[in-house]
Amino acid sequence: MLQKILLFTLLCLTQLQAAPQPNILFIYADDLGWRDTSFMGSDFYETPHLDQLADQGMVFTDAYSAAANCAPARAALLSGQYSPRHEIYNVGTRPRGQAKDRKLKHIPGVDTLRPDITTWAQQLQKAGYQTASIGKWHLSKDPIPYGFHHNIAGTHSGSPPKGYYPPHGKVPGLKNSPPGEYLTDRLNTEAIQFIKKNRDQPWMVYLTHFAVHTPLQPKKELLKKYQQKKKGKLHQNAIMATMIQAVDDGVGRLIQTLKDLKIEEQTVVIFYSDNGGYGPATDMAPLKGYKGTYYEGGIRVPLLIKWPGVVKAGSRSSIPVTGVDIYPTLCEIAAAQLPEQQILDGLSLVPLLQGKPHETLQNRPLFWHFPAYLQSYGGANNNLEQRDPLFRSRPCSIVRLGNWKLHEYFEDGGLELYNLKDDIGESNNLAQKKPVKSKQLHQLLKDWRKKIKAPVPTKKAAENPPSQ
Ligand SMILES: [Ca+2]
Repeated sequence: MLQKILLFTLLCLTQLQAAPQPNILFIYADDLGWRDTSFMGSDFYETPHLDQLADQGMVFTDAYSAAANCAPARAALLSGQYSPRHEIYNVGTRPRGQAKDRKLKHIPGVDTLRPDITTWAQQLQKAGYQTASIGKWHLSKDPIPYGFHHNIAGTHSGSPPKGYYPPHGKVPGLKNSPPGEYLTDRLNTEAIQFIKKNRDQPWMVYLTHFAVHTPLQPKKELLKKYQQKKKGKLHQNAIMATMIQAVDDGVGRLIQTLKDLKIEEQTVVIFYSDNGGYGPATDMAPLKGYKGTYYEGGIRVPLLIKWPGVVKAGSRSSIPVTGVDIYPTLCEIAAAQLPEQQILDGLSLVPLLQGKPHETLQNRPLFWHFPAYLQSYGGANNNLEQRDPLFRSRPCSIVRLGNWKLHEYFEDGGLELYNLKDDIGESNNLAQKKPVKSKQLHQLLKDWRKKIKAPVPTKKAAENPPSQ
C-alpha cells in the first residue's frame, strides 16, 4: 500500500514537473518600424492592446531583424541561420537600381528557402504542435511543406497579391472574402478560428500580417479618426495609422479569445517586425534610416514576449538580440528538439525571459551580410536619401558588439564605426578616430565571413546584365 502511495505521489510530481508545452501566438508585422507603436514611442499611432502586452511581458529595446528587408529577414527567422547559409540575400535575385550606378556585380543568391533546411515549424510539428501560417509567407509557393498544417494567404508574394480588399483571386483561403472586408481583420479572424479549433492541444500560430507593407491602403472606417487627429512630431500618416490600429485591434480580439477559452495563462505571445519602417510613410527617429538600410532604422525593430508565469511583467532587456535567435527560443519554449544536422546561428532567449544573467548572450557579436543592392525610393522621396540618392543599401557587412557597430561597404572598402550608446543616430563616424576599435571589429567581421563562407562581391558591375 505504501509503495502504491509513493508511486502515486511520484507520478503526480512527475506530471507537475513535466515540460509544459504552452501555445505560441507569434504575431509578425511587416515593415513596422522601431517606434511605430505607442509603447515604443509613437506620438500618433494608437496601439493600446500591444501596449498592454508590453506591460505584461518583456520588451527588447535592442532587438534586430537579421536583414533590412522582407525575404532575407524571413529566411533567417524560419531557418535560424544568417544569410550566407540560406543564401536569400534580397527580395528576388535580380540586380536592383540602374546598371550604370552599380560598381559591383551583386551576389544573386536564391529566392526560395531550400527544402533541405529544417524550420522551427517542422520541429514544433514533431513535438506535437498544430501549426498554422496565416498571412505573408514569401519564401516559396506554399508554406505547408515547411512545417505548417494550415495555410491562409501564404504564397511567394511579398505583399497582398490583390491589395487589402477583396477580391483576392486565387490567394489560398481568401476566395470567399465578403466585399469590403479588410485583409488584416480577416487574417485575425482566421487565427481566432484556428485557435478555437485546436484549443485542446498545443498550437502555434505564425500570424504573419501583410500589414503594414505597401500598398498603403487604409482600413476605411478608421481613416476619418486619424485625418482629424492632431499630427505628431514623429508620425503623421493617417493611412499608416489605420493599418497599425487594425493590427492592434486584432491583438485585442486574439487576447479576448484566449481569455474566453481560458488558455491565456498557457499561451506565449510574441510580437515582432521583419524590418524597419517604410521610409516615405513613417519615421524611426532618432534612429537613422528605414527599411532597406543597414543603419539602425532599417534593422532595429520592436520585439515583445509575454509568457505568463515565466516573464516578469513590465520587464525590459537592452541586450542585443536578432532574428536568428527566434528559432532556438521557440524550440525551447515548446520543448521541441533542435535539428541534429543543421547549424543554428542564434541563441535561445529563454534565459533572458527567465531574468537570468547570460554571459554569452550579453557578450556575443551580431552580424549582417548583404552582398547586393537596394535602390532608393526615388522621385518625391529623395529627401530621405541625402546620404545616397541612388541606393538605400550598397553591398555591405555589419557587426554589432556591445555598444559598437561597424559597417563595411564593399564598393570602396569604406568603414563606418559608431558608438550606439552615445550616438544612436549613427551620425558621427569614428572609424578614423578610433582605429584600434575599428580594426578589432573589422577583423571580427572578416573572420566571421570566412567561417560562414560569405560571398563578397568583387567583380566589376560591367559584367552585370542590363537590369529592368
Ligand atoms: Ca518587410
